[in-house]
Amino acid sequence: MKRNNVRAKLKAGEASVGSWLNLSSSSAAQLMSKVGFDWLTIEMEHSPISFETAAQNFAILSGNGMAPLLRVPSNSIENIKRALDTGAWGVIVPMVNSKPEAEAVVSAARYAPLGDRSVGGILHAATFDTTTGEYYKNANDEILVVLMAEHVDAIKEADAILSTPGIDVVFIGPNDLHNSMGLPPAFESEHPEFLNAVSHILEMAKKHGVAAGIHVPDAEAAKRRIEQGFQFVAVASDAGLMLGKAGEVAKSLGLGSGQAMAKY
Ligand code: 3PY
Ligand code: MG
Repeated sequence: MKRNNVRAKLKAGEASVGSWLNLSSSSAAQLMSKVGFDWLTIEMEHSPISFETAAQNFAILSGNGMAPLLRVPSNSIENIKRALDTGAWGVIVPMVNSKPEAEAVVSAARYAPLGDRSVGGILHAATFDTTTGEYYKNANDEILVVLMAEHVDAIKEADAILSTPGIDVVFIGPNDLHNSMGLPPAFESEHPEFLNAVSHILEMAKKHGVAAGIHVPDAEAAKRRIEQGFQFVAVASDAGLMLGKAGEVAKSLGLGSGQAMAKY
């Protein structure tokens, strides 16, 4: 059975850097898997991507030695089960704002005795290049469980949320977090409430032995966040990187404002 290199890196205290796949495109998945990132997250929360497209992309990514992760549309048993049973090596769950919500994620993502994940499917074993028997034995040690902290309620409840056994990463969604503070969505700001929230998540992650993660727009920001102690860092997305470069080229030819349409 293949090992989940991302979970292994995080458990070893190392930083792991990936990006997001927002385009419903197997060609984009194929090409992005050659770039050298540690992992790629297929976006189902804010995109038209279906489970069928996601499953095809899990096979492409894992076949290219890349850990396939999925951001589910919402925290539900159905979403987490279908993501993992169709071959994702980990789930990123948005808007986890309380301990019961965190417990629900772990229950759906981990087999007994850690959780209550239902047994079934074959594509999960296929992306790990193994048999279903081996997969069931080892999945709890290989599947990456990422909870998002992207609301003021999650910051308030962080101590309780992160005390839940079975969580690997707490991942800050800075845009939603700013939004929940009544501020314009942004990757970064100097607003004290945002800065305090980021420090609090880093502190709580350390206290509970969970890796901290955050979404950033570019390589410079990724380096700064790693320096600050973040281990699971997402840099932009396929769409964001494509449009950023395209906008720059067009602008240099006097053809546009250079403003990328995608934030990430
Ligand atoms: C946010 O910034 O809200 C995100 O969800 C980033 O992934
Ligand atoms: Mg968000």
